[in-house]
Amino acid sequence: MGKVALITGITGQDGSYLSELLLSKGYEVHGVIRRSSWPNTGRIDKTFDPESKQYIHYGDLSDGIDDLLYSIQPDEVYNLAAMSHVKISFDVPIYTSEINAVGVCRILEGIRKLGLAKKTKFYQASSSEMFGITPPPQNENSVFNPVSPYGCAKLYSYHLTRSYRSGYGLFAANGILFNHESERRGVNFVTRKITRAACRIKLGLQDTLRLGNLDAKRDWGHSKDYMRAIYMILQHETPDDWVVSTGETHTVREFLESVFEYLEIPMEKHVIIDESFKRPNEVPALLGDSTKIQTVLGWKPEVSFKQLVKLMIDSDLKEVALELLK
Ligand code: NDP
Ligand code: GDR
Repeated sequence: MGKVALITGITGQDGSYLSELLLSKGYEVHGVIRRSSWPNTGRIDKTFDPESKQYIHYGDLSDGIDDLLYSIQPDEVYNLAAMSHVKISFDVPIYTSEINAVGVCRILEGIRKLGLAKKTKFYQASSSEMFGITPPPQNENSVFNPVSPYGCAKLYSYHLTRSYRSGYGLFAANGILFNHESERRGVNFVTRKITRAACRIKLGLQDTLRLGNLDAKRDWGHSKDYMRAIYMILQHETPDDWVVSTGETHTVREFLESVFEYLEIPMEKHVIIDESFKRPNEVPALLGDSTKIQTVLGWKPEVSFKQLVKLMIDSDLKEVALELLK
């Protein structure tokens, strides 16, 4: 019989790619979606068909998912749900802690109390944001120095995951993922904000693009590659903590220049620096050293920075062209 997985955050960028990956491997996939006033299943709609083994259930990390854990008895839980926007975490720090920190405690406690500790493997979506102002390169042994409510809440969950592993013998693993993007990236993260706006400018639907700090450096990979990594993390014989990154870093300015260059539009005419997009604290430079996962699990990123930029632009050009037809 195939394995059963439960994904929180299945409607997000990563959750949708992970669901596709697990379905392709014969898994029965259960996803937690939260109630919203407008459909939020756009990224997973195409994986619903009469043959598909993808099932969705209402739930929220503020409420806990014990009933689902009990009825599904999953072999693997991937906890991808989060208030995932770093800048917005400064606006809603208590909610961010409630979901990204206490929410994770609810799931781990659920697994423990329901007696699933021997059966259910747990994956926690930890983040390079936990390194904060620690200078690059960052790996599993680097000091954590988070400077945002998001990063602080993720660090709590990272440690809690380790503590359930050592204390209760749970197969509980952390992936410390550096920034990863895709054609499905949320539109208010900087890469997608840039590719989408540049395509709209190219096709005459928009004139200006307002951005904050262009000097920050990020290690950007593709979400599909990173979902392959987290699957491998849960298949390894022992639970552990793993940095997942490309080992290449670029400034936001470089990403911006690559996009405008590809589309052959002058950047100076359209880009405005807007202080309101800057953060109270910035993480200046991220560059991951993923030697461990590359040597122990044999994982490697396949999509380069240049390919990522191209994939995102080509997809946005199509999407914006459809907007023009409306
Ligand atoms: P997204 O923002 O695209 O997806 C977040 C998901 O969490 C969505 O499905 C969202 O639902 C869901 N969610 C939010 N709040 C709740 C809640 N209270 N209860 C239940 N579900 C909720 O993020 P990504 O896919 O990019 O990231 C996935 C995970 O990985 C997150 O935990 C993120 O913090 C972490 N991460 C991401 C990195 C990246 O670069 N992408 C890097 C490192 C870590 P809805 O669709 O309804 O909003
Ligand atoms: P980040 O991603 O904060 O690294 O978190 P984001 O794309 O939001 O910002 C990257 C860098 O770009 C700068 N920036 C802007 N950012 C946004 N969103 N909007 C702007 O207009 C803008 N202008 C400049 C930011 O200051 C920052 O330096 C992402 C999320 O996916 C987290 O969930 C994840 O944990 C980390 O990556 C790793």
